[in-house]
Amino acid sequence: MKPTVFSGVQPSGIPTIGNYIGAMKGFVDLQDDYDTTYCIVNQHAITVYQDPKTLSQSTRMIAALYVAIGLDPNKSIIFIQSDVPAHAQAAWLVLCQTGLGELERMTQFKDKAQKQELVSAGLLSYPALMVADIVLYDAQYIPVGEDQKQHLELTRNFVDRFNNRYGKDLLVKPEPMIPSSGGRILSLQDPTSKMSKSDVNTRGFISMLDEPKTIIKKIKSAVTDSVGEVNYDKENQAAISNLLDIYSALSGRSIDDLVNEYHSAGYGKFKSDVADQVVAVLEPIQQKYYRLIDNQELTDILIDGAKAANETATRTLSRMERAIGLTYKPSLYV
Ligand code: AQP
Repeated sequence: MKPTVFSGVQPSGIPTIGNYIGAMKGFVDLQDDYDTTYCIVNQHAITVYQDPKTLSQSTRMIAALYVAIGLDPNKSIIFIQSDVPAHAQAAWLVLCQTGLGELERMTQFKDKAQKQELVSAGLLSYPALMVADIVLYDAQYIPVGEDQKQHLELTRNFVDRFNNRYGKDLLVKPEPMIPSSGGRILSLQDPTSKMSKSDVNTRGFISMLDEPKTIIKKIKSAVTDSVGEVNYDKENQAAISNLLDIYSALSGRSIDDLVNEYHSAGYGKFKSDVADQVVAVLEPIQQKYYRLIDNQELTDILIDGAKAANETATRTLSRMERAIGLTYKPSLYV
């Protein structure tokens, strides 16, 4: 049996090259040697307000992007979270075994709460839903960006607690898979914060569907520094190091190799080549995306994915419910 992998992306906007480099690119690399399940986590997205029509469109867009980057429905299960009710059901079981303090300590909660007028209980509880997503598929490995490390730690603690309380080896304890470089791509306008698809400053991110001329413009206007030399120095040259991370992840060339070539080339030439590399990777993905987005083939993939995911998830949910005692003997009622 192949080792199991699970991951997802929130339809809280169009994925950025941060989402792609940190997580999605890795999804594709794993599908031959692992038993892979990839979800569009739309129930996570509603922890902050989403315009209903946009949310529904973004959900389908992410599904199309999954296939466009190379996920093969014959190798990977691709589905939408709200099509599998076991996720929300299992999240309740997780919440009842998770400390309020644990959730309040989550950095992402604190960051996102600051930006909201209404801080929903869902925003606080979101990691419990993520725990549920993972344990339902007995996932051993979770390809994610660095920002999800803390949520993965919460998942591992939950599994220990659940297995200690209810029975050894009931749930599988997952390991994060974080890329060695590119696990945290930074905003092009503010290299102290990560690139995010919901950033109000659209110049801070490159969306996977940005047109080539927009990509070139955004990279040309990315903030840099006054050093004037291309070095990989995250502390003193965070913006340039970020562009190096992007270039390296998308070209497969090492950081050292790139620094050697561009050290004294000037920021203009360096940025122009980074932009060409981003365009070269995104253009073929975009072509495939536009062929798929309105196609019945995509709907069929999601229907088949939901069926397969429901089978596995419902089985694990029953295992959890039985362990907890959420079962009854019909004889007690007669
Ligand atoms: N900047 C990033 N660099 C590397 N990886 C990243 N990821 C997110 N941002 C970066 C990884 O992408 C996957 C999907 O993320 P998500 O959609 O589940 O939510 P997120 O982490 O909250 O991503 P965003 O883009 O910042 O969304 P919003 O703006 O809605 O909050 C995850 O594996 C994540 O680590």
